Amino acid sequence: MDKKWWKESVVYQIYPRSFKDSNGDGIGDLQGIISKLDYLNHLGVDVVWLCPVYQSPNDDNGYDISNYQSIMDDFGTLSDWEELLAGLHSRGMKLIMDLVVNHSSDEHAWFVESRKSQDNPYRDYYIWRPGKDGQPPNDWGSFFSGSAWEYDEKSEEYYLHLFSRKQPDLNWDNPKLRKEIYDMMTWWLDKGIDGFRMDVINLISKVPELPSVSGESNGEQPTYHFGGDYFVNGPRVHEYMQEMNREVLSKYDIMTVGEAVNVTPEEASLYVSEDRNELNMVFHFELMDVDSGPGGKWNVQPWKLADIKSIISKWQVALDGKGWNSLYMNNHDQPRMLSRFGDDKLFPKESGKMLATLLHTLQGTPYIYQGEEIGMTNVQFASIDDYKDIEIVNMYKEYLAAGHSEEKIMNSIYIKGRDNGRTPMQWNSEPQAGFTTGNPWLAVNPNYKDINVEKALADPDSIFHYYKKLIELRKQHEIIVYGNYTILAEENEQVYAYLRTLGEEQLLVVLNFFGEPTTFELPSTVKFQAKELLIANYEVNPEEELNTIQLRPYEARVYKLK
Ligand code: TEU
Ligand code: CA
Repeated sequence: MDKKWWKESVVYQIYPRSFKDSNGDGIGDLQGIISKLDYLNHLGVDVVWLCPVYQSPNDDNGYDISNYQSIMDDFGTLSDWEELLAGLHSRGMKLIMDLVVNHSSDEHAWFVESRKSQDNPYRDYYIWRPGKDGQPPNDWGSFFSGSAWEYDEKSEEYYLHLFSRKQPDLNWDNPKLRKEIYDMMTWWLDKGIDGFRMDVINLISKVPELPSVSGESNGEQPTYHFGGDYFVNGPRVHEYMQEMNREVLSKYDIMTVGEAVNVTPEEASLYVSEDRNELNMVFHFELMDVDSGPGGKWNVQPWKLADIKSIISKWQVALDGKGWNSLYMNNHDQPRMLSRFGDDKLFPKESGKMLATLLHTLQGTPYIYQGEEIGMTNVQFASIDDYKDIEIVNMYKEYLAAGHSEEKIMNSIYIKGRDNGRTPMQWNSEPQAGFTTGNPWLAVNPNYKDINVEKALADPDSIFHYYKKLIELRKQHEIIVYGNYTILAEENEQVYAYLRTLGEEQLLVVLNFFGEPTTFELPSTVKFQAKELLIANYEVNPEEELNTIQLRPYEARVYKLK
């Protein structure tokens, strides 16, 4: 397999609104990030993925962009951004920017023009259709509740918005629009950035007829359906990705990762197979859906280790030698992984380190989401008014109107809501966790006195120092990056164990996924003469025999075998 810098890298994701406020207005900003570059460098990460910092009315915290080539006033100026890029590069780190081009803001100049009249030259930059009998053109629902269509009184048609009504979908079938996007990407790349994370990039091509999911509407009460069959990996998406690669990406030494909703490994390999010249990696959602029941993410169900194992194994095997995996268990759209897959009450340190061990010893590029490295957790605010996320706010109204109890709704927000991952970064035990001297835009998690960067740095046994060590190991042992993957004892209900193999070397990873101790019998198929303990989250005698391993709660060990 080809060696590439982005395969050997660890990425750190920054959600700028919540990272560090430099001027006391309660909103994180670019100067705040600049003030923490030494912290990131100390952690040892190679690449920063910066969530959107472009001009935006903030209906969806910057994922609704009104100008792709200027910086949001709340965050600073283009010269602050240039200082950030230079600060990263001078420390040997790289920067990838978020590219949000499935939709723009309704306040983008293109849309302002587009909605003026049906014959405006920008009309075809977006997806407009006449209604049907006073109803929207089809029955698709938006990801953020309600119809995916909004009626425009003035120009007398509906426009499509898969996300909020302030995020109209761009019409990728229009070559003029595509050219504008490629020019904009080139403008950023020429400023020296090192790649893009592409927001919902597998939704950009829609089946032109835009068919309804259910066929007929059913009377007064409109019901909306997920129209994914008509826009997930749509008919021309690979044509557009290859065009983008040819026109833009191939001209630079960069990394690309596309967010890809609802993809299987087979579909993903069409985006990431090295011989297809599209993207380097995708973020798939299969692992993020392991605790969702029928009806989607708010119908929370307990996850099963068997599902986690089979999903990870499937992706590890399917992309091996062809494409490349991205490795993540949380981001700005997901609850905190420590609360979701570990035990943030009884075993925060042990389980936080165990999950980190998993993410950093699989084949692929690991992504750390800000605060993960200090074990930040989910939050429970008492009132819906404390929540800011548009997805949460809209869902709350919709579910209440549909007769769900408030208690049940709040409970699902506590488990799955996106604001869990968006509370301000906890820097120290001063008021507002040292995030701001003012009022934070979203409340700080009340546990900041226990969980914060200052404490983590002072404790040699902290989750932070464990991440630092995992990142160092990746630089020292090629097998961690390039070795291929074989699951061990697949049927074991408590332990997740696997082998990575590269030439004569093997890496053995053994993870107790639960809070009860257990015994793990190493399968006799694993043969070796010598062993070296690389990392563990408990004291371990390095000479200990491996035939039968006694594992303590959430114990994780990594051995190199020869
Ligand atoms: O997210 C796309 C997406 O489909 C989901 O993860 C979404 O956030 C939600 O959880 C569905 O239940 C991307 C961005 O990461 C997200 O922040 C944006 O809100 C969204 O696209 C629109 O740009
Ligand atoms: Ca600020």
